[in-house]
Amino acid sequence: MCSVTRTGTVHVKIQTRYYVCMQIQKMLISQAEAVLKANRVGNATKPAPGLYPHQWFWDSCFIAIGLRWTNIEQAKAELRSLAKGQWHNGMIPHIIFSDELGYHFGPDKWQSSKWSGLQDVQTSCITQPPMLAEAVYRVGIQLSTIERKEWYQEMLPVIIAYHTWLYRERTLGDSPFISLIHPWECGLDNTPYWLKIMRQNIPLKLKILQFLHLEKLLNKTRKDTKQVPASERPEPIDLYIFYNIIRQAKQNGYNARRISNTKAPVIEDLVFNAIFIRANDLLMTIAAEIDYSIDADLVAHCKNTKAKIDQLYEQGTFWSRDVTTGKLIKEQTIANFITLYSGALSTEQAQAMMNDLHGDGIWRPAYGVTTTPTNSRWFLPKNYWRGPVWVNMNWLIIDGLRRYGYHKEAEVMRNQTIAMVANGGVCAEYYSPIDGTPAGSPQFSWTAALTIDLIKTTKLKIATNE
Ligand code: 2M8
Repeated sequence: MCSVTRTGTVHVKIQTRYYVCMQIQKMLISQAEAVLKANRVGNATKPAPGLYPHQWFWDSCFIAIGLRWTNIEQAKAELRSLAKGQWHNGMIPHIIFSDELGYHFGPDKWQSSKWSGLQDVQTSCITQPPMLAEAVYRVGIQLSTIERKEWYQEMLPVIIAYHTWLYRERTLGDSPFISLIHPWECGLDNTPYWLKIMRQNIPLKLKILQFLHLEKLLNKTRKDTKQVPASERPEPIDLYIFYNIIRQAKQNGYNARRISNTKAPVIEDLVFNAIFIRANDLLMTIAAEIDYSIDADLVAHCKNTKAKIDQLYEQGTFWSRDVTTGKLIKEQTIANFITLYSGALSTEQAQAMMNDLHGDGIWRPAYGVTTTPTNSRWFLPKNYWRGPVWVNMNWLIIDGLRRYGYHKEAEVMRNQTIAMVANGGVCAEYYSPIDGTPAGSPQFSWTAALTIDLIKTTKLKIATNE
């Protein structure tokens, strides 16, 4: 049963939980296209109206992965726009600011032109998960051989400069892994393993507010909760710690080596590194297709990171590492499962992941994977990265499952995800893992784009370069 309201929004009620019929799939694609069109600003797409009025790095990669099915030129433009924001040192920033006002942490807070080498583009001064190689590669698959080669010639130098920057600026000591200086860099902003480390060093002013049980007062000054209920956003103390870490990072020139000598959190983040390992493989695949010779040092680094992933393995699973103490941060979250996407796991490790996925409170019967298990002390069903199901996380896990040959499980999760979005009706930012209620911002671009991609990629041949 489908109905279209007077505002044009498609409301869909489906009979069976995990199967979405062709008619509804078609309507979902139209609904998703309308969301992407409405969120388009110039050559890029904002993640959502109101709450996120600029271009975000990994959002745009997911958006291009969806757009390649409906408007390949826009998919290319989306990624070219990211390349325009690339700093002269190779970093791709997590936000490229548009002229829209109202974001809760705008360009004036960062002052990027002091470091970026760009005078005409304002950006943030930190990065986000390196999804660019995947997006470039998938856009390439849709093109003719000649066009694909041209596309790869154009975009490969951007990817190489970015990965080279990550190795040069973000590997600390002898570690083969990338260090992050802010939870916004991993994209799962208030995920428990970051909160645990961040909350060990709460600034005095915030501690006083906490002591007086007045931290809710902070909600009065925040902008993000004008768009979305406070209960669905990071807790006030955490948001103000996020802001504070940026201020400290700025005082240290956003330099990870300097920051690692302060009390600020620095983490070898599992989600980021898993995505990076996959991105390195794709970089090589793209280079091989156009006979592009990659610098031997970069090749060696890429191989080393993948080969050493077991350094993050303990007690039968993978964890992020706290750079300050050198210890693994043993908080179970969806990060454990994103390692499937890396392609770096042994067959036994992938099987262990499959068993864990079926463990208590993780793979929800109708929706996919919780970002924080329902039995965790951190779990909140509608709060941002503390529990809700996110379509991009399901997408990464589905892709990983396919790569390890778990096609049946991947297909179940694909159908669940499409059904969850269809039932929710608004292309929501995230969904409660308890009952699938939409939460966060409606009209969310990567939900729209990846729903298109999930509907279209039933039989996509997954490339590997092993
Ligand atoms: C969220 O993060 C931004 C900061 O980067 C915010 O809360 O203001 C995260 O969900 C992040 O992963 C996402 O890229 C961004 C835009 O959708 O929003």
